[in-house]
Amino acid sequence: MVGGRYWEDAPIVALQRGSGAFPDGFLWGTKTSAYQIEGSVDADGRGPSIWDTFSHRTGATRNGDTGDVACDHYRRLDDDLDLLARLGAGAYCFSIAWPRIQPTGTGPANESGLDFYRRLVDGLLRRSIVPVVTLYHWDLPQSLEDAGGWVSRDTVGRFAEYTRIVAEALGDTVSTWITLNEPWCSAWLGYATGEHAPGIRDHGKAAAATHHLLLAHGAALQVLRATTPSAQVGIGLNIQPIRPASDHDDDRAACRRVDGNLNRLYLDPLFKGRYPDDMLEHYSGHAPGFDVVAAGDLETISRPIDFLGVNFYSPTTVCAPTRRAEAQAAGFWIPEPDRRARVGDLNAVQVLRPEVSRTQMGWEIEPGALTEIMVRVHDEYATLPLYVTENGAAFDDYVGPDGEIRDAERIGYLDGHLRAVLDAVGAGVDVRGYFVWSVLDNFEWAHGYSKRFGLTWVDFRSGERIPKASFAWYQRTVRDNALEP
Ligand code: GCO
Repeated sequence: MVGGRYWEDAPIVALQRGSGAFPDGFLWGTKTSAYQIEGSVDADGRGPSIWDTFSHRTGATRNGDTGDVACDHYRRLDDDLDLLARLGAGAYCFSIAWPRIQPTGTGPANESGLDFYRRLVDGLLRRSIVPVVTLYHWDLPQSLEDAGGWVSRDTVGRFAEYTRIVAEALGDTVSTWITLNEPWCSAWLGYATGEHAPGIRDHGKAAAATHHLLLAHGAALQVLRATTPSAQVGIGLNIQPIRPASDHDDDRAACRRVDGNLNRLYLDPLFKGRYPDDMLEHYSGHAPGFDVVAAGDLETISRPIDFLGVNFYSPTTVCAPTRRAEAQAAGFWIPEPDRRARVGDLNAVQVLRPEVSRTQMGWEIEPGALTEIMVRVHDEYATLPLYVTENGAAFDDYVGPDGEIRDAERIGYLDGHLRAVLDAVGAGVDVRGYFVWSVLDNFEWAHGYSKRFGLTWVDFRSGERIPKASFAWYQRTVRDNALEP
């Protein structure tokens, strides 16, 4: 085919989709984050992060689990690199632990911390795997939290400084960067519901944290543009369709509030250079809230990025609190207590559809919702390239007597969502790649080690890795650049 991409041609798209084939050059990957896998929290000068402090607090995590050891990836780096090579996916996204680079979040670089990531990047490149670096996946140096954390504007400057150190060290070997992973989680789970580190419950602080995180993204983008001009830079957002339980005005209003908090509060400033009016109003009574926004900030936040990372797991349906009975009468289940903490102060209640299967996290499985959210970004915000930077599922995996882990549900989940990606491509969305969360079972934040998302089983006691059936399935998928019929 001459000119353009072959999948732009409608009849061929239909054929290609039918065959489950992906566009040429589609980037296949897996993703992890530092605190969830590395362990060795005191090694080589690493300072404490908010997750060290939080996970050691009584009752903060399931079973009192912490990331002290996690997958012991810091010490098993070479074996894990070999595992990635065996998987055959062309890319690997990992995050850098800020407290390894600047143990107190400020000051000169800790060279032995940087060395670990230099070894990681070199090891990937030697195995022909493209490194994709997340600068921030939630492990803020504790000293910065003590000085106000993301509620303080000073943290923005610190993040820019940290970005410069990392970019100068890795800029000639890394060409794809994600500034922040899921700033919604950092802000709202960290500062509003307290379910994540630093465990604060204050909506005004969460709103201020939202702004400072986005500003830190903008500041880091500027640093990367200056330090490593040819780099591709994006941000990873956990966006998803939010739906009302009925057409009733109150349910629709609840839906709009949740959509505002989860989706528009991030997409609007990034792509339209402004916060949504309804959200500014919603948080106007909460200090400091969005009063922290200063002149010029939104220009910094909305500077063009090269791609958007979409982290997707599930859609959410909500009703108004006054309409619980009607929702139940219509056949919805209402999880008690409300499972998605996000609906907390938004005057909305999450409801579940009993006929829809759920993962072990209780998240509804609906692959079409991934297509829907990507098409929405394309139609309402920007036509820039998208990567699915996280998608995957926790299920009740176990090692059978023969040593095999037959995680057919995970294969079904991934297959369904990859077909949803093809549907988005068919609808004209420029989807460039897909990253499975995750290559290893790991520390699932407040859920500790109770939720396994990996293509590889990790025996957390011995550190042994056992590839699951989904590992072999993903191997074949990336090798063929196509799904099995
Ligand atoms: C997130 C994070 C990951 C999680 C994964 C499964 O989305 O919460 O980016 O760190 O482990 O999403 O919940």
